[in-house]
Amino acid sequence: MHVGDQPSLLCGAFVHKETEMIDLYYWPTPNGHKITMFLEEAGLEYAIHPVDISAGDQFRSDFLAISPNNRMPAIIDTTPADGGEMVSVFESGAILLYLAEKTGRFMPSDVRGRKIVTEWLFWQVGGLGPMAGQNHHFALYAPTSIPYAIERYVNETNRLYGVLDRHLEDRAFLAGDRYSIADMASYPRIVPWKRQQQNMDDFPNLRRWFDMVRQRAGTQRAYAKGEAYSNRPTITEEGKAVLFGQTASRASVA
Ligand SMILES: N[C@@H](CCC(=O)N[C@@H](CS)C(=O)NCC(=O)O)C(=O)O
Repeated sequence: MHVGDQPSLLCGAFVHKETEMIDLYYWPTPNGHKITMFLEEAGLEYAIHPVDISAGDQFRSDFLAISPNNRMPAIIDTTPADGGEMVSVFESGAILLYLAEKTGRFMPSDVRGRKIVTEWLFWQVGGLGPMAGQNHHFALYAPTSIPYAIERYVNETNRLYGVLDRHLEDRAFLAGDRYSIADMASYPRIVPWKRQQQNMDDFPNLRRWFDMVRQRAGTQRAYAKGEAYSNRPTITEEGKAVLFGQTASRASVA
């Protein structure tokens, strides 16, 4: 793919807009769903700009300008709270924090409430997300089956499910009584629990929380949004060639 041959992914996002609007660079994966879950819950106006990661859109220079790690999601806020120039944000955890601060929603304002939300948000982006990601990689996508790697990540996923289950024993949501960005961060990684070789019967508190988050209207709308962009159940061989084996010198499109 040649970047210059393509219409810009940024689709006019750098033009100042009168109405409040978030431009979302998105593909319907767990990290993408986190952000549509927030946007749907908060009722913010947003426009989706698809970043087809199996086709290599994440390597396009206009996307890299806002997301230098060649990963989606990313956002552009064309009407930031300080009234200044538009703001771009990459990394799902940073985006959730940014949007929570912008709207004053899904993040408590007291010291202790903020502390617990940030603990579980960082726990997800540094633990559950990467470990469950490796679980999927070795169990579903690796060209050869490596039993040690599969066992390591299935076990680590299981340990993390146990941490969530214990934490949820005496609280409705991760930060207590109120739904927060910590819940939005973790939920999409639990959705494929069967593929992660986990048994929800072993985690009754996690199941209760999972069902509660799944039934929220915002969650339903967020996942419905994703359906328009991809109905591919698995990553194709072409997609694997784009996604796997990236190095510093080979993180680009052919
Ligand atoms: N730490 C990042 C991870 C984002 C991430 O891994 N995104 C994946 C899709 S879920 C991606 O863009 N992959 C493209 C690639 O591997 O080249 C975040 O939380 O935003």
